Amino acid sequence: MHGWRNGLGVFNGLARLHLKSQSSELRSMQKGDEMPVARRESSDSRVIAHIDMDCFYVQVEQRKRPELKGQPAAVVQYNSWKGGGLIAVSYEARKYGVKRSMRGYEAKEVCPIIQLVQVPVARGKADLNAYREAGSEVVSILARRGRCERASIDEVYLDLTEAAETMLAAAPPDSLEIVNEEALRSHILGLNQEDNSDVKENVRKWICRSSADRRDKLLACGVLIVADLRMQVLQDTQFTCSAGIAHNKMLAKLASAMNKPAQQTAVPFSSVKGLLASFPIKKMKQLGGKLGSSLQTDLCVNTVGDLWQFSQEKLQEHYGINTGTWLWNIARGINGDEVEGRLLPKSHGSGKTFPGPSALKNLSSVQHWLNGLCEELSERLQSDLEHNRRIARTLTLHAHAYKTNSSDQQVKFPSKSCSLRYGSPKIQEDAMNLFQAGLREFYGSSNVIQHGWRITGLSVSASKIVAVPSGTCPITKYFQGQQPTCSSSKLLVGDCTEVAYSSVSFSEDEDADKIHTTISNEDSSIQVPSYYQSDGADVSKEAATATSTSGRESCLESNLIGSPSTMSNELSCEPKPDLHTLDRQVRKKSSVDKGKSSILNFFRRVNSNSPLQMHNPAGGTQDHTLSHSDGSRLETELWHYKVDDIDPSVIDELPPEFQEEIRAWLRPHKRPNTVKSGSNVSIASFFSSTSTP
Ligand code: TTP
Repeated sequence: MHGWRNGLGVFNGLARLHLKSQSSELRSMQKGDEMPVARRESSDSRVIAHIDMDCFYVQVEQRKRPELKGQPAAVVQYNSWKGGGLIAVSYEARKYGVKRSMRGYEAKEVCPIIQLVQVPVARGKADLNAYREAGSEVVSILARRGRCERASIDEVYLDLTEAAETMLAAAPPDSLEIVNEEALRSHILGLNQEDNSDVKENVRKWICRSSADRRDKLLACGVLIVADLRMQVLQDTQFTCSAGIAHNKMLAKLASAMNKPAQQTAVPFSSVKGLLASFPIKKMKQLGGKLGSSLQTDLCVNTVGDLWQFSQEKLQEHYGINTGTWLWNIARGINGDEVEGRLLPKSHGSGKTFPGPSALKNLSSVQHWLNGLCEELSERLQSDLEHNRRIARTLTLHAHAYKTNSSDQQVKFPSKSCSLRYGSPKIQEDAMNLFQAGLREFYGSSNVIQHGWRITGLSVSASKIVAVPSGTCPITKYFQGQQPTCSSSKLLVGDCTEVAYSSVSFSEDEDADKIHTTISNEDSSIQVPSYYQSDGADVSKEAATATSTSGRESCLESNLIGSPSTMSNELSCEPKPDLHTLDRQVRKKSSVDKGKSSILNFFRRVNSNSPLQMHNPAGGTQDHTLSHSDGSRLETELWHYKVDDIDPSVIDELPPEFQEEIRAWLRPHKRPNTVKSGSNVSIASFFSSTSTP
């Protein structure tokens, strides 16, 4: 199917923008923008799944307090103003019209019986560790069947190609006598599931078609595998999830949001055009910013279908060869992004907002909060080092404050970074220095005092995380070095793969503290608020969510590339990865029930009062703990943010005023009303009866 059809053949993920012609559209976006580029499809019959947990934080709280199961419930921020901002809403509450954008009081108005659970709090801010750990449990189960990329705190991509090929060779779907109940509940795009026909029987026939081409047969295997995995997740963790199964990441992600909660949707190649035709162009990943706007205004393209009419040459003429090719591919559902074998986060961070009157107005209050944020960051770094033998090399401070300059333009607080020194006191000291450097630049050194200032958001993040090579000094020595002595300057030298743990200097080395001025690029088409301006790293698109505080995810990053079977602990002297321990724990809990079970059956047994209902979310939160992206170059003068550099998990954890802006361009929104009428049945009916959905 997809294949590489442009004949140019030389592009890959690292390709930079090559200009065929300098169209005005291109010129206007070029300055500092990172434009999407086409990547070669490795195969036209990959099987990729995107797994997305349902109302995740609510499910985590429901597991803690089973009396909340099946009830309208929401998780609210610790800030109790007007009942706190909702950050996760159960599907039962969504039936009443409760939305994530509401505050607790509003939610109570539309749903008086709603149960509001406060997010755990530590150091005066939200503590997301419980959610990270819960996410890790899920990942450890999913990673059993294929290469696994943790895309956010509750999302995972899986490359199931190998597993599907193995299944097709050993037990092809057309030879199955019994098809997994949960698989029969799948939505197969393009299959008639809207009339009164026996939907499950249609799905069964589709899965078992002996006349299907190899691509569809592999997809059918993917459907079976994902159904099985989702059952395992439910049995072992009590969490439901939804999934999309397709031939690439982009389509899988679109599909997973189509039928929620606790359902899965497959996209046969023949249905791709239909799926994309009416999809709003601005909601496509990487098209939420200037590029999407240019398509709308310059080419009158509002849906992906509209893009179809343009030839590849025409698009290249407007946007350059790479981006033009990328656009042409996207319109046809072609996307070569690989699932990256990564279970660990690419960065760690901690942040907090100070809305309205709580804005910080003096250095001592900034120092107070920075100390807390740095302490948390330091703990997570230590945990990452201890459990995963990884070190971070760059510390970045982001603050949020606006002023208007003489030309009436809003000026944002510049993000600043320096090399990271381990140990809470050092991080605190460096972060404060970074803040002051940012403040001086923000106001101009002479005017800081006379202007006064208001900081409404602060965060610190640690990025450029690298694995400590094997055969270097013991971890304990590193911890000794965490007293404010461990200079990170040595770590900054050279390519990350060359950083030897033994080269870490444990003496005070003030060179490490040089502050690199890093000003956000205001012209970026991507429009990332400076709050997020981090390193100009060359990183993959979906960085894993921060999890390692718990120490539960502990395989070395370098060991995570490839399928779980390759995740052996190559470093024999290392602590045994906790992931495996966790996996064992999870397996122990697991009951048999494979094959014929469905999630419906599970709920009948375990949780008969769980009448979930399908709906779609809205967004908004306050408190945040960041997970940023890692990269290769350190001392960049200007930071250009690429869409692919953003760790999606960061968004969930950042101030609400930024979230919508970023989501708009970072990831496709979930589609409202995409549930087909044939599937327009709540999960309640799955749980309460055996009737065909
Ligand atoms: P989502 O996957 O966006 O939403 P969800 O899992 O709550 O619900 P759905 O079933 O519609 O997917 O987010 C995952 C978790 O991240 C969510 O449970 C809470 C947290 N989060 C925030 O804290 N703030 C936010 O703005 C968003 C969108 C999510």
